[in-house]
Amino acid sequence: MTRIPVLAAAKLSPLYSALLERHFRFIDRLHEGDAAAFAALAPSIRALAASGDSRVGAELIARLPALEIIAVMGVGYDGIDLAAAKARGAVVTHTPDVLNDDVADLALALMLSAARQLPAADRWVRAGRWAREGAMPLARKMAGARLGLVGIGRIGQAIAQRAAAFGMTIAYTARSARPALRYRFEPDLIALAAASDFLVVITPGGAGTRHLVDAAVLRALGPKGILVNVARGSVVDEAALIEALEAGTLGGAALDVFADEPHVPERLCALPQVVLSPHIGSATTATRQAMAELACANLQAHFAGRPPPSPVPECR
Ligand code: 8YV
Repeated sequence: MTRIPVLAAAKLSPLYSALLERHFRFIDRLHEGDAAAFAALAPSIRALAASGDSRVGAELIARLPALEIIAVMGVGYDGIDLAAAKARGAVVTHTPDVLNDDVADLALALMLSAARQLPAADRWVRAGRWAREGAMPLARKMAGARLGLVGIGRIGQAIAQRAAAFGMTIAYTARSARPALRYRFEPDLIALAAASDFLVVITPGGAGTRHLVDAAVLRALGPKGILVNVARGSVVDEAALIEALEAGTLGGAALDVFADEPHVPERLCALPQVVLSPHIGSATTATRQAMAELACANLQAHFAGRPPPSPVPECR
C-alpha cells in the first residue's frame, strides 16, 4: 500500500515524528531545503504536521494543491493561517484537553516560584549566602491572595481549581460570563488587574489577543502585583512589561512564553523579581506522548474517511 505523504511544516517533537514515520510517508521539512525536490513532491502532499508554535503561512499552503489537513501537536494554533487553510478546504486539528493538567500545574508552580522567590532562594543557598548573611528577605503569601484569570477555557478552569485548593479568591475575564462557574466574572481587564495580586494569562494567542495585557493593565496590577503568562508571548506587550518591572510599577512576573521564542530579552533575564521557563507548559513525557498520539489520530481518522477527533473550533 502506498503511504500518504505528510510534510512536517517545522521541527516536530520526536514523539510525533516517530508516529508519523510509522503510519505515513513522513517528509521532514523538505520545503526548507531542496527546492527542486520539494517542487516535485508538493503536488502529492495531502497533510501538514505542525506543532503549537509552528508557522504555517498562506505561502506554504499555496504550494500544496492537494492539502487536506493540517494536524497541529499543540492546543494553540495561532501560527496557522486559518483563512488560507479554509480557502483550500483543509481542516485544521489540534490537541486540546490532554495538556490541561500540565499547563495548570506549571501556572501554579510559576505563581509559587514568584511568590516564594524559589529561584532566588535556590541561588541564596548555592552562593553560600545563607551561611554568610543569614535568612533571605521575606516573601509573599499565596493563601488568601486574589487571582485574576485572563481566560477561563479548559486550562483556565484547571488553574482555578488548583488555586482554590491554595485558598485563593478567584475572578476572571472573558468575552462573556460563564454562569455555571462559581468564580467572579469581571468584564473589564483593567478592573480585574486592579483587583488582583496575581494576574494569570491563559487565553489563546493570535491577532485578537495581541498585546491585550498592555501598559495600562500592568499599571493597574501595580507594584505588588505579579504577572504570570503560560499562554502566548504575543498576548503581553513585552516592552511595556520590561519597563514596568524596571520602574518597579509592577511587582514581579513569571513567564513561560515570550514574544520572540526562543529569544528572551537580556533586560528580562537581568531582573531578579522575574521567574523564567522555556515554554514548558505541556513538557512532560506523558503529556507530550498523549499530544503526539492525538495529533496522529486526527490524521488517521481523516484519511480513513472519519471526522478527526479534535478539529479546531473554527473547523467544526
Ligand atoms: C508546545 C503549546 O508549543 O500546546 C501548545 O499550544 O504551546 C505547546 O504545548 C508545542 O506545541 C509542543 O509540540
